[in-house]
Amino acid sequence: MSLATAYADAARTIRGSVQVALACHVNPDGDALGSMLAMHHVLRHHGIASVASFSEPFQTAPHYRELPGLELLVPPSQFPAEPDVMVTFDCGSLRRLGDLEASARAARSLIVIDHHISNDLFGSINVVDATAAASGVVVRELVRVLGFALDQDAAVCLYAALVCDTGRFQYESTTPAVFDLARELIEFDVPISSLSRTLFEEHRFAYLQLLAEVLQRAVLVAEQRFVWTVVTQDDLVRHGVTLDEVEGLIDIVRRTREAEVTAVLKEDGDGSVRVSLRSLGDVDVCAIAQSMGGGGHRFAAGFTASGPAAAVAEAIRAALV
Ligand SMILES: [Mn+2]
Repeated sequence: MSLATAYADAARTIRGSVQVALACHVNPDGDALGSMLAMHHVLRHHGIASVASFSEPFQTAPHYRELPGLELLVPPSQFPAEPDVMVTFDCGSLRRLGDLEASARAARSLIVIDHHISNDLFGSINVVDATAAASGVVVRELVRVLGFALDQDAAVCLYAALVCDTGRFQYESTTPAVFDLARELIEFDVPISSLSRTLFEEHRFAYLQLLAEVLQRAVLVAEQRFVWTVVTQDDLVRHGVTLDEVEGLIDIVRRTREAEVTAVLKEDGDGSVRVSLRSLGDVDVCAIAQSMGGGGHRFAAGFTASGPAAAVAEAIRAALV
């Protein structure tokens, strides 16, 4: 099926439905939340009932608090068990829906909106454009095919999706089309500056104090161009910081000039260790993550291991040889 056909089929299905159920991946990022909420706003403003949710833990990181419509989300327990039409956002596989996987399996029509090249096309209609910089780009096009107009709330959500997945217009994915869309969106009075501060820059003072300790204990293995550090449960408890808040910490550690590969290990409450990996491109960290039961992209990947953290770091280092 061509992409144009997929857009047309998705639009026809949505227009003809009584209620559309929207879902994004577990632990949603800015693109997942932004693309889903944008569609939620557009459908509501055009008289199509919709419900939007994501899996437990049903909680969004504090830096997404300026996205309009977070209060409209319903917990997964209130999501339809057998939706007539369900749409997924930024989700590469059924498994990534977490608690909402069963609803997706039971849906009469399942529309998949995504931009991951690894998407396994689990929908009955797959609107998957691997050339799109964000799922938000795909949503913008679908809204156009629907013949619906954007509104300010949707524009802010799509702008957030775009800046999050392009790293504020700095990643390779930043094409002329990205700037074209950004230009269209900011016509809706997007609060560019305050959004940028809350999404990327602002942290509670407690986080900065935790960061100081985590950076202090970072280990550079110079001969393997590998830098790693760990966020312990003790750190989180002493500083009153949640795991959600340390999500972006790796972006600071990966600034290390001497390192090709960066790992941040985070101790979860249940004794397991959540590992985030980044590379500059010479090393395929996805392959390392996959060998340890995880996945991701060549440059950014992750997995969950059973601790202790030092042993997990040593296993990563050994995999770099
Ligand atoms: Mn995305």
